[in-house]
Amino acid sequence: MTMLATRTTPPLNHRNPEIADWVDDIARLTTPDEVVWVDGSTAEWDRLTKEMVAQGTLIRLNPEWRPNSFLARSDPADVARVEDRTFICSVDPDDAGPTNNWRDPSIMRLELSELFSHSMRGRTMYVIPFSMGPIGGALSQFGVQITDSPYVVASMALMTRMGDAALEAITPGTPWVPALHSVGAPLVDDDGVRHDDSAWPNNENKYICHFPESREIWSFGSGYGGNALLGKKCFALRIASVMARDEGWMAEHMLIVRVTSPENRVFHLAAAFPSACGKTNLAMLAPTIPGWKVETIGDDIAWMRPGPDGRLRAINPERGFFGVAPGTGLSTNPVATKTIWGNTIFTNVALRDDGDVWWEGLTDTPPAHATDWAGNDWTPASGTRAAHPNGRFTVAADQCPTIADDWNSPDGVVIDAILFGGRRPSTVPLVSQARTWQQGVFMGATMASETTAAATGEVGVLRHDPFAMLPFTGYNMADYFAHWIAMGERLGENAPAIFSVNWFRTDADGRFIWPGFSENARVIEWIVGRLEGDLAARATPIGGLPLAHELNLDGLSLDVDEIRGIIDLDKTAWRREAAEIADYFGTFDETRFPIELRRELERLTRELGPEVTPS
Ligand code: SAT
Ligand code: MN
Repeated sequence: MTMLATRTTPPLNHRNPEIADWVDDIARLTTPDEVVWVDGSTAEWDRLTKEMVAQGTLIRLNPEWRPNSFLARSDPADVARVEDRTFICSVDPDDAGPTNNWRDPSIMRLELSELFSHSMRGRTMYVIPFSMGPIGGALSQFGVQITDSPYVVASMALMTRMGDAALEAITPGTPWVPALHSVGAPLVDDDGVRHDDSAWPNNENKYICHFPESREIWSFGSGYGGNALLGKKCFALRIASVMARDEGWMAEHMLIVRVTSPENRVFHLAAAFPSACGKTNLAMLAPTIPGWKVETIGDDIAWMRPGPDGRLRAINPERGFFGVAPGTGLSTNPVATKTIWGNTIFTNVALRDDGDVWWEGLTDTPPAHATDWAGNDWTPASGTRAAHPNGRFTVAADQCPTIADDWNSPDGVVIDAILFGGRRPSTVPLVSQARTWQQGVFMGATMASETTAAATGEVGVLRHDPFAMLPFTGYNMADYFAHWIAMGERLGENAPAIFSVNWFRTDADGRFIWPGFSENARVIEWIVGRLEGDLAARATPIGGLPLAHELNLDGLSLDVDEIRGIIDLDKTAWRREAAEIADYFGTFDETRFPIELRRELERLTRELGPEVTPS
């Protein structure tokens, strides 16, 4: 096995003793064989990936098809975020609120210290200094992740700005978030006996813990995605949402795109959708309608702050994409398929016999034979999925052919409109525009969506997922709603317009009515038409709806009645929805819940009027 050139002392530790002290403390607690400060170089990536190939964690893909790319197969028990094992450890349980799992911080700290005690025995402990957002940018934040997973190090190299450049920038006094991670599988047991490693070490006892007051993350037992790449959901959403509340900005589960109209007018949209509901597809949209251009800025997270001109500016704090592979193909997301040409880590997808990867939806014709995500022989006749539904690709954003030239700009882009969407087979129309910011916040707060494979648990169950932040808000959701209301007051007339969208309406046979994917450009065209003031909207209790003839359906062979059905207000369904929203609002503490949202609900109920029963 290749030996790592280790750097057991921080290269620049004289600059920030606070980091060095924390690393020493964690090394004493977790007792790894060695400590490696990650530098972020290509040589380091090469060493790490070679070592993981030798160890069996990674399979090198055929470089003819997929240069410098790898496949990882996780433990089948470690394939997604674990929401039931995710905790917000605020001093007061009410600060975590009714939508989070709460644990007492001092008790949790003790419990975690026991779990982490000797948890890295026999392993290497890596120290990853990283920046979320361009290093030194006004909207950026620093973190330092400690992990005993080289897979996490390689993934963080793609997903964040990490290594020496980040460490150098974290000068004494600069705030940084300590993010501790262990797969919880020591290689040496209490009797000093060394065991063989497994390809995907993890622990069935998983804890994803956040301490919002001290702004710390402790994650134990999982090596997968949002559980382990701590810059992503743990920092950039759960901890950052708390920072944002305290400092007057917003940390949101949103993609960011730049849209250019045929008249060369430029707009920036941010859009919140729950996990595995098409954010990456919308972020990389290849419009089917002539003259339109969409450029990618981010596909998962937006940090937004009012700029000096009073307008809301957004950055994508990440440096890469951790996208859902199944369903990503030439017809659904041609841009993503080009992005992952090489330098990509794939997880839990199928391996073709020629050494390339495959998953359901990549091509219309499956390979005649492959090895499935769990390592078993697979053929189209197997009757099982070749790739896990939450199989992923991890790739640097700058490989995306539609990435905006200035996606890296530390000042971000001015957001013109915010979109909210979920998987709703009924009720929510294709698109509607909020009359006011308050109605927009109501749209966000009342979002619901069918669950997906991005988290463990049942798939396809409709649940409330306000702002697509249900699993990601690091504090009381009612306070988060109030923060949205307050941000609108602060932005005043500079506030972006807000829209609700739903690509997922189905017919009686459960088939999607709207073609979605690239055709969503038609909805974007309508939204831009509204921003420019060119298009009218029908005022309804649920917001402004398109006039059927103003939605561009040229070249689509769709049943016009069906389309009318999904762009209209379904009053009966909405009366049910309003009653259900009233119940939902009742689950929040009345003293924290913003009055503006209650008023919006009253208004909706009043405008819908009572059900007229035929006499
Ligand atoms: O949280 S992950 O990064 O694993 C994926 C998601 O849920 O969006
Ligand atoms: Mn996400």
